[in-house]
Amino acid sequence: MSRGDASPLAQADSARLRGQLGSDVEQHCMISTDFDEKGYEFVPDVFAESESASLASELETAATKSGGTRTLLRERWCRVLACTLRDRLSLIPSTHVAVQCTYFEKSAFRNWLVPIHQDLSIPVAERVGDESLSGWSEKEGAIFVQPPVSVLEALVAVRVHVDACAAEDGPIRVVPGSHRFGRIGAQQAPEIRRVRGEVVCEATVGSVLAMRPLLLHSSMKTSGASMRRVLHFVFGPAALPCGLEWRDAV
Ligand SMILES: O=C(O)CCC(=O)C(=O)O
Repeated sequence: MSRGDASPLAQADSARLRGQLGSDVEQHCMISTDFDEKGYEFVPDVFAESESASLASELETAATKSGGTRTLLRERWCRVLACTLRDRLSLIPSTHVAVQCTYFEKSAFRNWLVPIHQDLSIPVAERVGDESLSGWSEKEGAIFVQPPVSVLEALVAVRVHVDACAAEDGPIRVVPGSHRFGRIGAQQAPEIRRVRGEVVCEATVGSVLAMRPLLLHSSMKTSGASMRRVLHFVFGPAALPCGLEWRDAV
């Protein structure tokens, strides 16, 4: 679905990306309506093979050059990609801005697991005094805070799969519908998973997993052969409450 109301930057950048990467990328993805109910949606073939190959080569240099995994939105190619995602995925509100992109690479050489959790922190420009804010922290030179739940509920995370991710490659596992419980305590999370079950999100090259950051999720170590490269974007409303401002907004 093409968007007439995307920002001029988004339109210009998407056009540039299409120009760079060929005409086979004109497809626009229709998103089913149960995203809000389940809290996640798998969208195949968002990127053509040639585009995924271009992304892989950007990552070879950019991931090292940026010196960190959370700073990619400061790279031009990554901002272009964020605009392209907003253009192609109708579940990202057209007025939302990209606020973060984290690079995850999981392989036999860089192996890790993540216990069940929700993503509760957002990157902001500076600290402000407001008692509805908590959990201030700093990572890779950026300030993070836990905003009110209403902010977290509005966010859309988009995981771009640069490689295929099979069950043995340490895919993310999500607990359907768990984003509807607001903030979940560490003790409640395993119980909610036991009751609701979990879905293993295998993925193909060029596919996208969209999810609400409040969705309970986890992942195991890999025992497979994939590099399992994922670009994890977060999109949010342009304006924040409590005097907060985004660190980056694309
Ligand atoms: O990519 C993964 O395996 C886990 C990522 C994750 O837990 C997160 O983004 O919060």
